[in-house]
Amino acid sequence: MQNTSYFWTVFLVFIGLLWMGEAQECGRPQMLNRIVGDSSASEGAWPWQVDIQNGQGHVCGGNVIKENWILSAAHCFPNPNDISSYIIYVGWQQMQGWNPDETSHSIRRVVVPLGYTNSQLGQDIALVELASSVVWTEHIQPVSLPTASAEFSSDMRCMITGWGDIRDWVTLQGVGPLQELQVPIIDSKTCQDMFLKNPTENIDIRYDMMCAGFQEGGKDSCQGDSGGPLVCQVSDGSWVQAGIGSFGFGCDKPNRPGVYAKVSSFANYIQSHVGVQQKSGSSHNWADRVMVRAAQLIEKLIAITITAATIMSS
Ligand code: 4AZ
Repeated sequence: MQNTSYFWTVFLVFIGLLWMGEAQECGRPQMLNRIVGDSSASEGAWPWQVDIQNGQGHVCGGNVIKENWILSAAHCFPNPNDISSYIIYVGWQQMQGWNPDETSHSIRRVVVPLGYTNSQLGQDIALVELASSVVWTEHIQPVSLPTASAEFSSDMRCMITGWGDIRDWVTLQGVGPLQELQVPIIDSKTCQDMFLKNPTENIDIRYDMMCAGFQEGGKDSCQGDSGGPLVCQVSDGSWVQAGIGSFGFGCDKPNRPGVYAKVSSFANYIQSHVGVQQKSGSSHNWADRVMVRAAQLIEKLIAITITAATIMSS
């Protein structure tokens, strides 16, 4: 009798660990003490965020997708073959001052779509291979990437993060804490209509772009935030990257939301170069929900079995 319960305990703990290992792989910050209503992110809240610099200082944001790969925007690398002056800082919370776990990495190569010319024409994505791998810590974790069919909608909780300007041409002051902002996704038709309100600044919202922000303006990403991630929380609580900061017409102006490269439209491109696990984006995905419920059930079963085994053996 006791032997049987030990067998089940070991078996369920094994299955549970396997399951949790899968679920914890990406998109889950380990430090969850976020300050509500503050625009400065708390320590370790966005452990995939990186800062891309060249000899002159800050260039763009980006984010970790694998131990030796960063995702950013093509426009951050006007000459993808001349990358010797670039340095990528990982594990950062503040731009100035000390960051625990901070490491810096030079770039081995930058992969940009062959057809890329200008961010306003789309394909604004860069896959950046690091010369040395990052080491996972509480402050350094990869984000989850979406599948090609993942959908992100205005009812999801989505955030942008970066060390860019806090208003048009006003740089971040002091120690430069990483900034975070919750932004709703704007569907492409509504976004296109907003840009059409001023035909001189009209752009074509292409299939590989998406918009996020506020029609009334006031809150937005800004110069220096581009290349950085737009992430949305899915039903299992993890964060999936929906967009890459691409461009805008100024910052926080009415009817001029930020435009982001749509990561799901590059799912196959990323997969073929980097090969990372991808997640469905929709919070209404039934398969996702079944997985979450099953994981919760297994966790409960493990707890019950361990308790029962302890009682029976004592
Ligand atoms: C930029 O230049 C930039 N308001 C980023 C975001 C936006 C505009 C410009 C969107 O990095």
